[in-house]
Amino acid sequence: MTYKKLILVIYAIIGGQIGIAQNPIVQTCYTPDPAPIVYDNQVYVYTGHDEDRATSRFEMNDWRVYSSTDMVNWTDHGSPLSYKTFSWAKGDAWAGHCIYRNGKFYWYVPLVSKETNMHSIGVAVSDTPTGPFVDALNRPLIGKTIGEIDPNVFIDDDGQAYLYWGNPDLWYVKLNEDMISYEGDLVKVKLTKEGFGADHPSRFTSYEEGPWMYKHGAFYYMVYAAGGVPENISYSTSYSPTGPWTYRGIIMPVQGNSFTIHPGIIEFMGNNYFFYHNGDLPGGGGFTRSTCVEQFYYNTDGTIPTINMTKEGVDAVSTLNPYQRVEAETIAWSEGLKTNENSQVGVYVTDIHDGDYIKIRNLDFGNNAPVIFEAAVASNIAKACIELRLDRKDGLVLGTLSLCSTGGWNKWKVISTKVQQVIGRHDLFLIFRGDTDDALFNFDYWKFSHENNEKI
Ligand code: FUB
Repeated sequence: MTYKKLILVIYAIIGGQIGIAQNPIVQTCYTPDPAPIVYDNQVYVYTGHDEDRATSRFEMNDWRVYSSTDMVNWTDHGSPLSYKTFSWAKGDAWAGHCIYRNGKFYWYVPLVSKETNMHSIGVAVSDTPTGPFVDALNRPLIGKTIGEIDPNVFIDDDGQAYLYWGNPDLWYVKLNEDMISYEGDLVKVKLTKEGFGADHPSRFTSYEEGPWMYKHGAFYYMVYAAGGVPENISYSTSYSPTGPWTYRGIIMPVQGNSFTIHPGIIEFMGNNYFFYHNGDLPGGGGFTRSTCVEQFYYNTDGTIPTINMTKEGVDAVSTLNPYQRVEAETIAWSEGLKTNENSQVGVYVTDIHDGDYIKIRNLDFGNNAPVIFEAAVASNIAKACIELRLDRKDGLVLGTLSLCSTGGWNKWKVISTKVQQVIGRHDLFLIFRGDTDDALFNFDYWKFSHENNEKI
């Protein structure tokens, strides 16, 4: 074996083992109230969006979507739904839930109605998980009760869909097959101490808000924010989607620098994942919250163990192919960046300054090393570069892509550079450099290839 080959093999062995997962899963903006679903072998997380400037009240105008095939690299799909999508609403884009049925995606969201000045529940519909979404009714779906927030939908094995919501009460109604109308009465769940605990400073039971209903094994699980402010996440179980409920205790105790918390649970590739939000991102707090995820295992009796927040998050469940176009906004961890979207390229990474970086985890270069790295960028400044580093921020430099003005912030060009040989599994750090304090460039996508296709 040649010396060069030996170095490649050593990197392939140790490099793939290095890589710490990170919470919160999105660092480019604040993403409260996660609602995860599994669709087409991917996880989609529908989140709220706390404005960066919010300090003393919720400032929430739109919702966002992120997806992942591996649970560690999350692709930003931008904001396909805003309170402005609903002509009858005037704001408060609070916690929603999107669900797939019969070829369409239905996104249930709470909004303040212009007419009543109260929270009501609307429903938007799309043909794809990432939109565009339109108001399905041009009026609220539910607008008759007090505290109509945090809608959550569950479809039972027999096809019956239920919509749950509410703070301070827990309500449900049976949705029709069309998912945008309902039959029967709106039902207020009787909150008993046996069903929902009694650990709340000012309410009769622990229940507060944010219901998340699902089925696993023999049980129906109702998971919710509880215990007053600051909130924990508690749960109850039943043998039916409408109760009676048995209180099972606290899943996630109070922690994480936020007075609210919001649950979402899915099973993906045989693993169980618990989503929530906290205020742990820099600048984070009670009104600037971010989505996190932990893996968990059910106890043998079906109960859920205590789950604590971690900075490490979860492990990758698959590798990422660096030889396919990878959106620049597919990120495991980043510092200093924002994303934006336009009609020309969709979502892209922006607000890139000297020293900012993107980490992408668990790339599989295979046994045939790449020759070229290419990136689609747009810039107005004279000189900048992207350093490609393996496994660590100060890791081996695979290559350096130098770029200069492309003629404008929306004049996109694909540029490329030769790279050092690398094989096996690695994390990749894209480190942005420039000798100015100004923004350097916008970044749409990148990929490695085995061929030199003359773009250097
Ligand atoms: O995000 C606004 C509100 O805070 C949500 O509707 C609640 O669930 C809590 O997270």
